Amino acid sequence: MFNKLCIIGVGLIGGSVAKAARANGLAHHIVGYGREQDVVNLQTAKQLGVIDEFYIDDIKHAVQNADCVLIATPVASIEAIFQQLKPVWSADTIYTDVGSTKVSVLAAAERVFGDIPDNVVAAHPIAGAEQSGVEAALVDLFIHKRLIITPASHTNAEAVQKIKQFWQGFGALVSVMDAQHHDSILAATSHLPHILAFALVDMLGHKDEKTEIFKYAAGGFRDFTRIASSDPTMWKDICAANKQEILPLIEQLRAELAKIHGLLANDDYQQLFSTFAYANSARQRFLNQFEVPIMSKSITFHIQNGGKLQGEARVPGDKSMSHRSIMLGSLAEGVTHVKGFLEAEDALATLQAFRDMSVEIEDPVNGELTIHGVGKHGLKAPKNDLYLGNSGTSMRLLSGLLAGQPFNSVLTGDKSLSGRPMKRVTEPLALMGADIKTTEKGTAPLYITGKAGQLNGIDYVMPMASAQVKSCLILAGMYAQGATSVTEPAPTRDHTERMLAGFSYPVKQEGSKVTVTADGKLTAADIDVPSDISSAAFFLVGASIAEGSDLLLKHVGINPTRTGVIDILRLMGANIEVLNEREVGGEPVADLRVRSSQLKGIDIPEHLVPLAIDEFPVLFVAAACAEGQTRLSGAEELRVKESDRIQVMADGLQILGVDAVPTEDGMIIQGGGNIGGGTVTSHGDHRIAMAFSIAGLRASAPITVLDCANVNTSFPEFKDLVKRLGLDLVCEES
Ligand code: SPQ
Repeated sequence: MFNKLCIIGVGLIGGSVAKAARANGLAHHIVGYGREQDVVNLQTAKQLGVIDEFYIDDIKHAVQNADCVLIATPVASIEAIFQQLKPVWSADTIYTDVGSTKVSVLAAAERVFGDIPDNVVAAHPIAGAEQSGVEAALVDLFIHKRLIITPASHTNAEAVQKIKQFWQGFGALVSVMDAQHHDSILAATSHLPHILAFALVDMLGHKDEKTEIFKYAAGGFRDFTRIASSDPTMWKDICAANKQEILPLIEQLRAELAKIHGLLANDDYQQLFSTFAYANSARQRFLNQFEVPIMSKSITFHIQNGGKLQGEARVPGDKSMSHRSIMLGSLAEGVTHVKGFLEAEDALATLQAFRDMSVEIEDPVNGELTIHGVGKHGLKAPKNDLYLGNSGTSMRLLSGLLAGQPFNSVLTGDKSLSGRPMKRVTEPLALMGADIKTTEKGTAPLYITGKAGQLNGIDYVMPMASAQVKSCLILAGMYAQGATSVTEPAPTRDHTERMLAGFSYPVKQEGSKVTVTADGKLTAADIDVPSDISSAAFFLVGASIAEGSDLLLKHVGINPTRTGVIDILRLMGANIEVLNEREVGGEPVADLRVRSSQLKGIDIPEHLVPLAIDEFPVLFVAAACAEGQTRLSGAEELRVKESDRIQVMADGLQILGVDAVPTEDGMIIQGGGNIGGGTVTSHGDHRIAMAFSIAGLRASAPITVLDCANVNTSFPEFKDLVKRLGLDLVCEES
């Protein structure tokens, strides 16, 4: 694959890369490079056949005509290596590295070159050993090990692809993410454990000099301290390079130790046991993932620019209603059949949580499932933590429901969900008497102590327009003494209220105030979930902006608390017809016909914001294609979704050459210009990934969207459907 591979620093990692590349036919000629002090190591590498030749202090000849230069030196030296490479830099060469911290490597490139060159592909194999030197190099060191690539926003997509294939060629499991995300993960799972091992051995080593305690240390001590045998210079450098991420973790660890100290000092063995038991199950979760043969996949969308959308489609079921169908169907008495259920990761996380609480749920197959309701008081304590993946709706609604149960529970989620604000639900729940612990930042995991019979109703005026907060409090109110009322500052989706009514549970609606009490029961009722207007939105925008488009979207939910996207697009001049309006299971439904038209920029009325809250990523794409300026304000909630949807969209649009300026609570987009091609990242946010894919319809060059696996949380069929309707999208899994 590479004719000439030059490895700078042929130690354990560099040597292992060389051996694996040779064994797998991925490099014809392998050259080593080092300084005077590396001569013995390089001679050994050549004698062992790890490299074909080497150069000492002659970087010009070492890298000449190399199609790939791999820097395998400690992170602290990478800036100096870039300095040496600068005079002999070639646009035809890919430069990559294996450094353990990535923000520092990219910053070093920026300092040396003024900007990160687009042929620098930063990477990090998560593999290693305590030994060093080329003699310790292993041909199979990277098999089934993670390799993380952290491209900058403008890194050449072809170069990223080549480095990906190179590592995959010898068995590594490649993921792509941004450098800061990489550094925060590694700080927690690698750097902090090393610091801990070094610190413990440092402390005990001094004791041992006086009292010989090591003589009696056994396997546990050996296992725990294994990583303190790692190279101290290398680890000093790694800690220095990633100190921004490491220091807050040390503070957290300090607090954890103080907690344990307090529990012991106060003879609180129950809590001590809980802490140890939680850690034990968390470690089991860590071990379990190794039993899964294929680790979670990294998905990239490659979109060929141009095309138009034509034909007829039914997008999958509404996500919000699918969650609620499982929740309320489980609490009902009797059997509930659901049609149109969204079989995507978020709604399936809710389904699994109820199975974990002993509700029998059959299937789903083709969107149909059967729930054997256990009644309002029939849920059973889950044996393990309830893992809710990426789903904010699952976590926030469940926190209200579980606050009043006769058992304790723990709610966890993925990285994105674990960063989202939960105080918006835990604070009003606390006013009701709930006991929910969060992290100091007010984020998950949520530790819920069930307070059956002890919650009290409240009259709560929500500070933000949020259907999740409203629904959470309604669910808690169903277990509270007295009435629970929630007043919203602006209308938000009302699926919980409608569905409760469908299950014959009394709900009182007076203007913007909704009230429930514990008096009532849910009676099973069949549910027909319509198509999700949030998923249809990608096609409403796509067909509007791509000339010659004509699309019919069937059976779409048009609940007035969700149709802001239609109103906004119509204000922009879109040609959308609402046909065949009808009511299905208490929810209004219609077919939507959309044809292309020239859009114009507008000031988006603030009252429409909560009614289109999830559609703004793709509405920003519409604004980029519209004539004139579009201005959004009053949408600060977008900053706390699966990603910061204001910043992430503005960054991506700017990469594509669009004049998009983020503001605190919205964005200003000058439309009408060209949407260019390029590589953007979705930051793991499904709606961002799909929005940038749709932008391809009007782009002047291909668009690559990184980190698209989470499209599976709401719309797994997106890539196939959009292809069938006319967008040339290739999905690459690795
Ligand atoms: O479930 P999650 O992750 O919060 O999903 C999102 C989405 O884009 O799919 C938000 F990021 O939708 C929310 C929506 O934004 C779903 C929802 C609901 O079902 O009640 C309500 C909205 O959130 P909020 O915070 O405004 O209440």
